[in-house]
Amino acid sequence: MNLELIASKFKIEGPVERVEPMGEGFINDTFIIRTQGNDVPDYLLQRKNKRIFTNVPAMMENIQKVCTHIKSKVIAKNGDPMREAMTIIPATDGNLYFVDEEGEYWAVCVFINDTIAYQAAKTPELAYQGGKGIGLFQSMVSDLKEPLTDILPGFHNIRYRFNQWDAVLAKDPVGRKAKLAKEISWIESRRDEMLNFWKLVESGEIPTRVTHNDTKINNILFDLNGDVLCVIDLDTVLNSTCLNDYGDAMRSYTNTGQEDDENLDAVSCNLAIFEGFTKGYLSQAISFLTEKELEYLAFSAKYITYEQVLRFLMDYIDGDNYYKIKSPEHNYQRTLAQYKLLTSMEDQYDEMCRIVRTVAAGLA
Ligand code: GN1
Ligand code: MG
Repeated sequence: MNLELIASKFKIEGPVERVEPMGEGFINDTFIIRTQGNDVPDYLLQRKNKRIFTNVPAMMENIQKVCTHIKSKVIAKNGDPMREAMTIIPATDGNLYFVDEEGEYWAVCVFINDTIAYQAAKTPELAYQGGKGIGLFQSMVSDLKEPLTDILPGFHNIRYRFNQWDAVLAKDPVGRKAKLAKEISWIESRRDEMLNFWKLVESGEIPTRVTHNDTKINNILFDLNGDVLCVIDLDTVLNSTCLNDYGDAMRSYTNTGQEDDENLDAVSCNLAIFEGFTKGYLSQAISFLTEKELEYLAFSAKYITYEQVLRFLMDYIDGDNYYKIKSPEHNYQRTLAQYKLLTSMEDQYDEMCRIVRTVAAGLA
């Protein structure tokens, strides 16, 4: 695979100096295209995982609609549309992607300079900024009229995940099920609780909106002053509930350990970070969230963390086909660490609910 050749298939400015690997995504492969000269940007080049994203053209259309909409909002408030929004660079044939000889899909966007992406939220102030960023993102896309294609059906839909789960367990393709009775019971014992929440989304009592769906802290760019610039990694922009964005953020921000921490004692949910994020998020989102959404905000942290336990364990039982792994037991390790986080949230759930109520009351 010749990365320079692939880069040349896109409408980038300036001669390419080199293309080098970047980041450690679980799904796509990411590279940076370094261009010569200071007056042209560098670019991010991604090979999209076509096993997971089975309709890359529709995904790129979704991303483009969201970026265009956000840019118009940024321009309207005199912001900088090249820094406060992502810029997709089309291929020379006008498509938003390029397909190479091996049938792999590639896409390019502008690399925003002088930014910081964090792997963990160390302070409530940083969490506040992240919360504000997600709230702002949701509020900017709340009036996006153009429909998005559902490129990942059932992504944060636990009923859909249970269907996958039941099928994988029935198949047990690599014979791992027998030694996992305890871990499987973690999932089963909470099945009804999680489905009862999802029924509110299915009935429309909790509304569906344009959402990001992968709000881990490293998917937000901060400027060098620590202020939030924009939300990145828009592969999963979909129509879903806002609660999934809040919950997924809480899963990553509040974790005092790593997502796959081997030391389970290091993993817990930090309520000061929870409060910081909630304050930032609600400073933007209080204007559009319904009573029902507010009522379930704290629950969504448990919901998404539970879903992540299920997804990691399911991938392990399935023989590690979805997430990239660094060791044979990696998905198992991730399962244990995320489960520890879930139980920490469960232990502190009353306090989480109280924080949400207090923050919301303070903004009313
Ligand atoms: C994946 O691509 P990345 O690493 O940002 C996954 C998320 C998971 C996350 C777990 C499309 O996100 O849903 O929460 O890993 N994305 C997809 O860290 O499945
Ligand atoms: Mg990401």
